[in-house]
Amino acid sequence: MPQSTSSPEQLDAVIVGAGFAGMYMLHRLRGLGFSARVFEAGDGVGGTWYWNRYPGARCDIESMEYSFSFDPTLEQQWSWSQRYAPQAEILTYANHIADRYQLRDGIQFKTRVTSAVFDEAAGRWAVATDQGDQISARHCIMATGCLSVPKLPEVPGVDSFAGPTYHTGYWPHEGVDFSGMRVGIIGTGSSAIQSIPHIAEQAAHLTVFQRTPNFSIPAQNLTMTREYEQEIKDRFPEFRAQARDSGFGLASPANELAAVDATEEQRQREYQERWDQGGLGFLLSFSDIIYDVNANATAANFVRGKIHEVVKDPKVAEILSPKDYPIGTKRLCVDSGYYETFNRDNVALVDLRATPIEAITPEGLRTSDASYAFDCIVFATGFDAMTGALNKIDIRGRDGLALKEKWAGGPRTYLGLQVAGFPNLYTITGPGSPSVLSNMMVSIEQHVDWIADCMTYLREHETPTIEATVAAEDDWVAHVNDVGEGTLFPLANSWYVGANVPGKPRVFTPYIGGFNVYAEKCRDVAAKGYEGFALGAAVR
Ligand code: FAD
Ligand code: N01
Repeated sequence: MPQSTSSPEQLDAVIVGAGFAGMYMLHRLRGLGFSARVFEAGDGVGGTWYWNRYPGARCDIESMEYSFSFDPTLEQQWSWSQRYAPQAEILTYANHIADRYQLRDGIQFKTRVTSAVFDEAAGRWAVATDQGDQISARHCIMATGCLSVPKLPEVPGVDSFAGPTYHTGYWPHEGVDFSGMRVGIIGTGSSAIQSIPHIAEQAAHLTVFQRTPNFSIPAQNLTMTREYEQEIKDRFPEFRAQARDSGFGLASPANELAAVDATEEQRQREYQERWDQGGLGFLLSFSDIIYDVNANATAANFVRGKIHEVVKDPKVAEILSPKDYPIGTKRLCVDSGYYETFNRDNVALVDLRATPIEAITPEGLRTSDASYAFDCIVFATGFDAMTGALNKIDIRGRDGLALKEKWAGGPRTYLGLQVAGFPNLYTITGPGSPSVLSNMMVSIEQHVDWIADCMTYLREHETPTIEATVAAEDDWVAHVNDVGEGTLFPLANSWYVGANVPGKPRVFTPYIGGFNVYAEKCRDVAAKGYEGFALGAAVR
C-alpha cells in the first residue's frame, strides 16, 4: 500500500472502516467502476465481530436475518449453525465476504484515519492516516460503526489495578482463561449479560457490579435445523422483503393490538408466548409498548415477575429488577442463562446504587462499604456510541468547520446520511437514521445502496458535489426529535441519548420513525432529484 508521497493519491472514494458497512460499500463502488480504498484500524475485517470477542458474544437478531441479502447465491450457499450465531461464526462470515468478493486488496489494515478535510477549491477530501497516507478523494464515506469506541468507567484509579483488565469491546484475540480466578465485572448491559454466565462457569468466583439493572429476555437459542434453514431459503425474497417493510428491519410480525386494549389474560398469554419464543420479538408483543407508560408497565411487570421466578434469593431478584425506566428504552438484552447465574454459589451481585464504587485499587475495587480483591477485572462498560468514532477523526468541512464543533449541541444530519457544510461526506447508519433501532444489516444495505446510487447519479449528471441544505437538515433534526419525543425512549438514561458519556449533549440520536418509513423517505428524496440536497460545486 502506498505511503506518504509528495502528491496525494487520487481516488473517487475513501471508505473508513471494514465492518459489514465498509466491505459492502467497497464491493458496490468497485462494481460501479469507482476507485475506492478502505482504511481499517484493526488488522482484520468484521468490525464489531472482530473486536468483541468476549465469551458468549453472539448476535441477538436471528442469523437468517443478520446476514447480507444483496447476493441471492451467497444467501443460498451460506449456512448458519445456530438460531443466533456466535461471534466467531459471524467473523468467519465477514472473512468469507472479504474473500468471496475479493475485497482484501482494497482494504488497508492497521491504519487509522486521523483527519478528513474538505478542500473547497478542489471539491475534494484530503484524508490522512496514522501511517502517513495522504489521499485526495472526491467522496469520503464513514463506515466507522455506531458501537466501535469502547469506554472505560469514570472511576478514580481506573488504571491502577495491578492485575489484567479486559474491556468486552477490545477483547484479546487469544481469549482469556478465567479458571481459578477471582473476577470482578463492572456493567450489566448486553455485553455483560452475555458474558457473565460463561465467566461464572470458569472462574473461582465472580462479583458483578451493577449500577442499573437491565431487562433481559431469554434467547432460547437453538441449533439450526436444516428444515428451518431450508424453509427460509425457499422464500428468501419474500422473507427479506418482510424485513425491509417493517419498522425494525425484522421479518417477524409485530402484534397490531395495543396492550391497553387487551385483556389481562390476552396480555399474559402474548407475553408468555413471546418469552417462550425468546429474543427481541418480546417488544413486538403489543403495538404501544414503547409509546404508552401503562402499556409498558404491563410488559415490564411480566419480566420482573420472571426475574423473581428464576432467581432464588428474593433480595437478589429485587436488585436485578429494573424499576426506574420503561422496558425497551435502554437496549433490551437477550441472554442465555443470565438470571440463573445468580443462583450459583460462586457469583455475588453488588448494587452500586446502594454502595457506589469509590475507586479501583491495585488489589481490586473499593465501594462505599467494602473492598474487593480480584485476580482480574472485566469492564463491560459500553461505548461512546453513535458519534464517538466520528468525533475521534478531525473532520473539517467548508470554512474549516470541525464536525465536532458543529455537533457540540448534539449531532445534526439530513437523513443520517449527510451533514450540511460537509459536501460528499456520508455516514453509514449515521445519527438520525434507524441504525441501532433496526436490524443493522438491513440498515447498512439500505444506506450503502443509497450512497452508491447517489454517486452514480452525480457521475452521470457531471455534478461534482452533493450537500445537505441547512433547511433540510433542520427539518430532519426536528422530525427525528419529534418522533423520539413521542415515545418513551427519552425517559431512560441510555447510550441512545448519550447519558453514558459525561458531558455528552442529551439528544435521542437514532431515528425511531420506522425503518420502512425511513427507507421510503430516502427513495423519495432520490426520486425527486435529491430533494433537500444542493447539487453542484459552490453551495454555501
Ligand atoms: P463496525 O462493525 O463497528 O465497524 C466499524 C469499523 O470501523 C471498525 O472495525 C473500526 O475499527 C473501524 N474504524 C472506526 N474508526 C476508524 C478510523 N478512524 N480509522 C480506521 N478504521 C476505523 N446489530 C444488530 O443488528 N444485531 C445484533 O445482534 C448486534 N449485536 C451486536 C453485538 C455487539 C457486541 C455489538 C458491540 C454490536 C452489535 N450490533 C448488532 C451492532 C453492530 O455494531 C452492527 O450490527 C454492525 O456489525 C455494524 O457494522 P459497521 O460496519 O457499521 O460497523
Ligand atoms: O454497553 P452498555 P454494552 N460505574 O452501555 C455500566 C450492543 N450489543 O457493551 O446503565 C458502574 O449497554 C452501565 O451502567 P448504567 C447493544 O446495542 C449487543 O453492554 O450506565 N457501571 C451498563 O450497565 C448494546 O446496547 C449485544 O448505569 C458503569 C454497562 O456498564 C450495545 O452494544 C451484545 C459505569 C454498559 O452497558 C452496548 O452494550 C453486546 C460506571 N462508571 C452489545 N460505566 C447483543 O446481544 C458504565 N457502567 C446482540
